[in-house]
Amino acid sequence: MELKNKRVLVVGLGKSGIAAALFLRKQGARVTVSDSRSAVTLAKEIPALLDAGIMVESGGHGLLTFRRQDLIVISPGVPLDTPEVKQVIGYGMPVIGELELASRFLKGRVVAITGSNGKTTTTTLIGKILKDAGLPTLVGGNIGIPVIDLVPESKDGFLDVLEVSSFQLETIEQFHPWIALVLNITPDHLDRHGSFENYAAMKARITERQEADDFLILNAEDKPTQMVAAKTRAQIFWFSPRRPIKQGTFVHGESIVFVPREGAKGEPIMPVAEIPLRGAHNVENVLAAICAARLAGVPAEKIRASVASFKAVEHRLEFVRCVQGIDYFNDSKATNVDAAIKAVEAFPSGIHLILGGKDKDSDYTLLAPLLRERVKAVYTIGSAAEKIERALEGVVKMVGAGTIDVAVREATKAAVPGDVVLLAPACSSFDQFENYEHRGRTFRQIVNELS
Ligand code: UMA
Repeated sequence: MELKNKRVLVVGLGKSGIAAALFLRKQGARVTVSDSRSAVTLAKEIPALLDAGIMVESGGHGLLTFRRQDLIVISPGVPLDTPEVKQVIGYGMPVIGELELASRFLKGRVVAITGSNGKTTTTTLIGKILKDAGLPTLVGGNIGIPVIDLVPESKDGFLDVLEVSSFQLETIEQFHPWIALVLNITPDHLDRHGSFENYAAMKARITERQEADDFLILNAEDKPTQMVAAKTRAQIFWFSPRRPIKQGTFVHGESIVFVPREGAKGEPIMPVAEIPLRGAHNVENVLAAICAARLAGVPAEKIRASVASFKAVEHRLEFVRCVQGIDYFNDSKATNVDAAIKAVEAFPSGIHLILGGKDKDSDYTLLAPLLRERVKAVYTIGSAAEKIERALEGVVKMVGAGTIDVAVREATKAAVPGDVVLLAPACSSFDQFENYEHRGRTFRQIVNELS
């Protein structure tokens, strides 16, 4: 892709946008960035961009700025129906995302992981297994490292392990993973995608460019994920914690088994008991990661050692501390209802659950049966609090805590030894925090200060 002297507009000045703008500039493009935030808010970011010879438009998007371009690169958080973006798409102007831009320059083979939940854990685990096996591996994407930042390091023979979101998949064109994984598809980001069908269709795009010598790994227990099978030309591998699989990974008795092709003998990989992560959902993540690692050629014994020494990723059902017999867990990454359900399912009873944040048009009544069974009280925080309280009225004791520190304090007062205080908010964090990491760190700090 020739970028020299091309006029390129980057929309959004977050992690993706900054990385894309600097990359494009290095390629000799004439780069402008446009962000809806004010220059004052962007005071930290702007000087480095100006120094690099990049023009900056802040405090809103100007239609004229958008019209004067050869190419537009948008950040994942910028919806395609943003009026200026919509208009230029209407004029036939090329609009791609940072993932698409990066994938045109990556030299390694791509292993791409999507799904509503478990993406980061699975991406991190696959990265670890491949690196432990000595394969040259890079890890990035939605996990927090813009894919474009991997380009300078990505060489022939490398494996580029990428966590990809529905937002990023919305703007792909030629993105072509060698191994693609769809872990699960449950309602999330409905405020952005409009309907579950649209959201699921975005996830399915991960396989759009795959061919017969590529691999697609799918969850045999998740109906919407199964539908992706009909949309691929790749070889399909399944994973299941419940039933034998003809080609893929599954749990057989106490052991995880990999079947390389239909009719072949299953190859034992490791005992399920050696998985060092809590929760049934993590067994699925491990099955998916093992399948990808075997397809990438890592032998069983190396996979076993690597998985057994894996540590839970920060903010994903992360054990923080035990104070006077009460365990505190940080699952700030449970940013949707399904993720919160999976977090609650990881504990049999005695749960004090902190729920709330910014709503994403979610249906919180789905939590009701599990709350009745396992949760002692719910502590609501953030702008979704009222909606959650209405949805779960009469199901379980509700405490309107408002903020995370009040929630931790109230839960600590009510809990007895053996109980669990769990932050699994089922919402995004943007009403009270910069992002889910900030929310998780805040929770951890409050818990660490408990005496
Ligand atoms: N902005 C505009 N106009 C708009 C909307 C936003 O100018 O109409 C600006 C904002 O003012 C802000 C910038 O865009 O300055 C933010 O861009 P962004 O939201 O794309 O955020 P980045 O910092 O670039 O981070 C993105 C991903 N964010 C989202 O998808 C929302 C990060 O995923 C990702 O780690 C990063 O790129 C690197 O790839 C985060 C996320 O929440 C973790 N992802 C969602 C999820 O996991 O559920 C999809």
